[in-house]
Amino acid sequence: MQQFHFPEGFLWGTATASYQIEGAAAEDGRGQSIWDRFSDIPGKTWRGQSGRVACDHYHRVDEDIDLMRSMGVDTYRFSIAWPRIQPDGSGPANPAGLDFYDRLVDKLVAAGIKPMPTLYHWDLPLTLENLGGWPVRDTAERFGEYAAIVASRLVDRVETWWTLNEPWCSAYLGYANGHHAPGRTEPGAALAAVHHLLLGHGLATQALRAAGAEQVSIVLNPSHCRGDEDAVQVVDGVANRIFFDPLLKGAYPEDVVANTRSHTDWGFVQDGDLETISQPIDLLGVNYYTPTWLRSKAGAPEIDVFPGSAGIEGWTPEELPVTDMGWPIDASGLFDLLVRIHKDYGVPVMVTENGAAYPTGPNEAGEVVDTERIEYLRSHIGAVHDAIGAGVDVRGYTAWSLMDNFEWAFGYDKRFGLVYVDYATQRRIPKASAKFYSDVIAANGLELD
Ligand code: IFM
Repeated sequence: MQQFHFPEGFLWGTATASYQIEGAAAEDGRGQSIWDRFSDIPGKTWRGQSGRVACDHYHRVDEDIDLMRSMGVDTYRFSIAWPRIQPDGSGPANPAGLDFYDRLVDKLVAAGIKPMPTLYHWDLPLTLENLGGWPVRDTAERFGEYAAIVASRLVDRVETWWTLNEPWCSAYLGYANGHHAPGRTEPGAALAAVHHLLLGHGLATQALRAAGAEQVSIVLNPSHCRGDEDAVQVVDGVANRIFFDPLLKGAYPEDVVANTRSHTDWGFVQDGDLETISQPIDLLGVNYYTPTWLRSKAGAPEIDVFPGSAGIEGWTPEELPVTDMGWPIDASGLFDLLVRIHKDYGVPVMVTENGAAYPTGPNEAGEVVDTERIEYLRSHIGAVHDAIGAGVDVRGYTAWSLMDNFEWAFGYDKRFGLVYVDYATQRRIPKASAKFYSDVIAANGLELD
């Protein structure tokens, strides 16, 4: 048995997102989001499910904070629903929406839990999508204004802010393959969305800094690519470097611009945008679940979610175990990814999401013994420790997710929580993994064979 200890001050947390847990979709003046509409389109989500009720967190904040307090977490990464703050995505704030997050932040602080809000975790106000969505520049401008509103209310109690969560998903799942809201399948629009999401991040960063925010960052979900070198170069470009490079080097990679010319002339990039996008950030949020395996294959069509990837196919090694999402489990991918980011970009990081879906429910004794999730967490937390040992500046780890919730197109069929949610009664049951995680937090480390 080896004892692994993490550096003093390392932050342990859990993460959630507004549309996945809050419910109360029509309460207190909340406007509609793209996910409300998308979920209503037959066939888009599992059994037509939506986040309208979700975990009813909107009415159960106290109980959910108690769960975190009993786990001993240092921090909680939650997201703010833009349509609660500005029901149509612009104009004056809805006071009831701001009040909800104001109370949440107060309660977290009182519980000794550091609040880390994400400004955008995919619930774009529907009105803005009707005006063109992320493929149009105005959405970025509106996002900057929204950031200023939220910051002015919460900045006195919030130290660390995340602008966007996984813009890869917003752009490519939302506008390239349409698996997520708003469900469009226009690769050129997806690339414009990438740019306007990044511009929105830059404008929000300016607004947050102007309000006095201490730490500003963005959360990415890089696809750690393995396989044929040429295939990896192309997909790493359109999936990862297209975000890393403008944010951290102030330019889009030339090979990505060249590879995607059949979809767009990149005319949406205006003078000054890259300066706005590349303002310094304090750390980078990294979400990791599984690597991506690729190989070159003559004549293969583009992978629907990666514009510019013709001649490449994805595959999955058969020997690896998979989670309930069908995602292969490979903790070494997290180590490799963190080391790569450190070497290529030299920015401090926080693992802002990591976890696994398993269907485990209560046994006869009413306990949820999710041994597989514990093993997943153990190996990935070990990989984070190894990365720190290899010189990577990792500031914290937030497990996905505090509780089972609305897993987007998969509805409530996939359970990522440390806490089980019985959706019929809204009863919460901490799983064995919650106990495991709280032991890790208490020891600031873990034991590995
Ligand atoms: O549930 C999602 C989350 O909203 C964003 N990152 C990945 C998670 C699991 O799919």
